[in-house]
Amino acid sequence: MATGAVERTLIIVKPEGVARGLTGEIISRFERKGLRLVALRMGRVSEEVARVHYGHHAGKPFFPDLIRAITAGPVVFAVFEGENAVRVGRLLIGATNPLEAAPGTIRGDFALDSLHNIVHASDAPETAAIEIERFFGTL
Ligand code: 3AN
Repeated sequence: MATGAVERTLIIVKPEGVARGLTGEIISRFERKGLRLVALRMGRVSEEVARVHYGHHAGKPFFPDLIRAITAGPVVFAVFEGENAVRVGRLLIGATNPLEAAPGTIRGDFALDSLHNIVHASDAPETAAIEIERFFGTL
């Protein structure tokens, strides 16, 4: 029985996640949870796109480091679909600050600091739609 709206969420395995060989582990966690992989590609986040994607942090002291970190190397973009996919995705990744992310979450298990927290997941269905369009165009 359906218990929530079917949603889509955008996941990015950040450069440090790809470099550390964690792509498969991260994608696998979303699949094992029951979400359906509907799009996947490797690519890069340009500085121009990074400034838009992280626009809500513009002006903050860590903004230049944040832009540097997300543009530092190849990333993997994925779209997952399922009931409450956005909320489920946020649960799987854990808190922004890995020091507050529970063990068992991706950030809780694999990250030590906020700037290198391994993975991005959309924070609302509306944001997800914008982010999916940004990195995949029309799906
Ligand atoms: P989330 O990725 O959990 O949705 P946002 O959207 O607030 O968190 O932040 C986007 C990214 O900015 C985070 N993934 C993290 O890499 C970085 N970030 C957020 N807050 C901080 C902070 N206080 N210090 C360093 N980096 C931060």
